[in-house]
Amino acid sequence: MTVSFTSSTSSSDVIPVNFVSFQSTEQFHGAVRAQLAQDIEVLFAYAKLPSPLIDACRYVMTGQGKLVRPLMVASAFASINSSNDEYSDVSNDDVDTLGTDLDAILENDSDYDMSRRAALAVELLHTYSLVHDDLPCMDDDALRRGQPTAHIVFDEAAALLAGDVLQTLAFEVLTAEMPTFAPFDANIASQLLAIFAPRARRMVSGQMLDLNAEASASIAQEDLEAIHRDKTGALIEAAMLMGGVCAGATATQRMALQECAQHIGLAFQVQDDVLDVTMTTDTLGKPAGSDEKLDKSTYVKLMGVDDATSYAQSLFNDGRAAISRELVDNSDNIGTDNDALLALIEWLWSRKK
Ligand code: GRG
Repeated sequence: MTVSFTSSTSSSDVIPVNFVSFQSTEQFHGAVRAQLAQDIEVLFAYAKLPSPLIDACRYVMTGQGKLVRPLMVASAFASINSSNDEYSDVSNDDVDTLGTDLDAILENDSDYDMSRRAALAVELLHTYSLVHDDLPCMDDDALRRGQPTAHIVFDEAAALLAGDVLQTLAFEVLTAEMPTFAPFDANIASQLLAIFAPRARRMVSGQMLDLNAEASASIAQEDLEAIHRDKTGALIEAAMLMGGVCAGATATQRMALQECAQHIGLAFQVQDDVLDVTMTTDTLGKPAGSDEKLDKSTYVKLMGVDDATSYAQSLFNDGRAAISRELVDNSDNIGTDNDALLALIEWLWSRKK
């Protein structure tokens, strides 16, 4: 796999991923995770939150999350960038020979830095949803990402406020001037907000529909799907689209990303339902079997483990097809180098937690 992208040269604090070609999915994901870990600290230094709010925020943002959504942003960015960006194949050795084209490369850094903001935004919003979902008034869970939940370690007030402020920061980060980030690009930022805000709202609507469904004896597949399109799928859609927009995706490329995200968003939820009954608490890092305990409407309840597993697989295949299909748009073709996205789908399909 070859995935190339650039980072801001404005500060030594930024992970030096300039024009590196990653040799494996793990290496690429490792670089994205390392960048995100740094950016979380930059954001916390900027936000100057009082204790124990900052401690609760740091606790939940630095746990053992898989970082699926930031990886989606980065993978969509890398795929679209590699097919649209004439500099994407330039290696470190070539940089000196580019001379007057340096401005174009630096302009690119700003695109990459917008994708760093988008990656932060989706993880902040996702983590807020988990913190609130675990509260006693919702699922009342004591374990998340292999460690005690925020309201257990801190208290309910701190956990509630941590969720609140993570949500606020998810939006603020798209336009805040922060060290190590190139000044935000207002045009891209407004497009990101237009993608992000309605999908953040849909996530909460989906949670309400899900809670409503808990009380009902049975649920039709189309109703279950409508819940998860909002609760789980909307943020996944936002992540893929935001990564694409930062890399200058064309309208056709955005449509392909959206279609892919819709398939893999649903696949991810179906798979989550399967893992809940097939994996141990130790592996999951959260209580196994909790769906049944809470009498949740799940794909396993609806169709059984085997059919749910096959369904997840077929949805992942549909996601692959959406970005692999020949898509002609003024001779742009999303299939030019969709390796990062295909590798992401492969990685998601093989997940055990
Ligand atoms: C606004 C309170 C509130 C909730 C919104 C997203 C959500 C609704 C609640 C979170 C709980 C949940 C089971 C959501 C389904 C989506 C899902 C599979 C979440 C787990 O995501 P992973 O596996 O988690 O990416 P990690 O811990 O790896 O980040």
